[in-house]
Amino acid sequence: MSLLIKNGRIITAADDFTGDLLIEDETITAVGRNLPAKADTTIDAKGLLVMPGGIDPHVHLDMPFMGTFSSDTHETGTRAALFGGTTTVIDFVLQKQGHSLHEALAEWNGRASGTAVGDYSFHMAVTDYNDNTKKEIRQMVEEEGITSFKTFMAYKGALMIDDRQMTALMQEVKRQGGLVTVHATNGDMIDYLIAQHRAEGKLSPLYHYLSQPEVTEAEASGRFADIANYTGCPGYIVHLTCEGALNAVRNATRRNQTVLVETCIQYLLLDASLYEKDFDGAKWVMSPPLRKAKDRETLWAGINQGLVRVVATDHCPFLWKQKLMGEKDFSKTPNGHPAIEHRMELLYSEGVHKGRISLNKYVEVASTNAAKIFGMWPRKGTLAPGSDADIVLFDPNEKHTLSAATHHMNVDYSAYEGWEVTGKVKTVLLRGRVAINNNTCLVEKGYGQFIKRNKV
Ligand code: DUC
Ligand code: ZN
Ligand code: ZN
Ligand code: ZN
Repeated sequence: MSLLIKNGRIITAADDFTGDLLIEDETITAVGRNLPAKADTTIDAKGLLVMPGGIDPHVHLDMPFMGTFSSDTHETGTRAALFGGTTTVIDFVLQKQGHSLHEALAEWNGRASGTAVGDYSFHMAVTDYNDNTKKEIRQMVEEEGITSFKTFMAYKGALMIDDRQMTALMQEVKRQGGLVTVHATNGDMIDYLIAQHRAEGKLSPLYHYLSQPEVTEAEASGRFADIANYTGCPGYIVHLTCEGALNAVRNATRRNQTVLVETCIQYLLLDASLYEKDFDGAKWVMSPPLRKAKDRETLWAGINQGLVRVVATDHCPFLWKQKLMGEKDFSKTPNGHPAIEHRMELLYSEGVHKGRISLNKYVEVASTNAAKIFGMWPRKGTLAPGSDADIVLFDPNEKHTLSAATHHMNVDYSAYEGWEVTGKVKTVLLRGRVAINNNTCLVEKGYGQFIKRNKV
């Protein structure tokens, strides 16, 4: 089967020209101006942007967390992602403390394989580093194609590792050619502040925010950068939200260290004033919490400075009845918010359309950099001969309104209800097949493939 996309404005992290793109089976075979090719099917992309499929390297699908499960499965979550132009996601496997990495992987494979609609990969969250885990790191990299290892500096007793384990893990991951990623907040400080607020009867969502002040993130980000620098292991900070944390990364550049940084769409667009709406604020109870308006500006600038390399979502949706678990106590509210479907359109609308970032930068932070950092490039993240035909056709002018009534995520509210966006995903190809067209999904449950990743 061959498919020709003609006369689109082809945008990658580096290119911007009007041209054509030829696809044979699952792969792009030619890109250029006025390709002489004939194909079984032709799509006229005049007036549309033609971009690599989005990559969201931070999602939590069907994840056991805080006594419940995030409400999108690998099926519903990857389908919603496709509707929004994201063709590949990286989900998190969580090791249970006292158990092995392989057991956790088997559990996640059981939920994801044969059910995902879009392509997916896994990060392995190491929550208990010991001699057995050490052996398994090598097996994950060499046999499973899992080359990134997530750590938590918070959530003590469930997910957190201490600095002793962090140092040992980083030494081993460096040896095996992988990357360590981190939820960088100071868990002990946060646990203390949560207990203090609860003891004072301060139980609304606002106190979730006030229990995780900026310093808790700035301190942990700097500590992580220091351990990464000492061990020489590549380090990546997930969901960085604030000026203090970005300054810790900027300080690391002064000794010529690279600390890779991801932010999430919500930290670019929303701020902590949403926590003043009583229990409605639970929609945005996530960790780290939303920050101040000045932090949003820091993050946009950080993208243009090249310090913030990836815009992800930390998609971790919960139904309203799950959020109600925290109605009387913010510390029992499941942490997370839904965004997997809206990242690409919101980032285009608020970033490119409003003149904050260029189109090339948009593709870079929404797709290309994640592919490069996590060992999927150039198979994913670009439009080049040999790459997977993961392609978004995007109308840069069409306006629409986001709402729970029309979204495809399995969650009964929208964190962006009523948001007007300029720019709409029209057609999405995943490995050469038209996956989305005219607001309809044309690929079935199980079409999504597990993507093994290379060493970094
Ligand atoms: N933060 C969230 O908001 N949800 C899932 C995990 C996390 O760290
Ligand atoms: Zn076990
Ligand atoms: Zn996190
Ligand atoms: Zn997360």
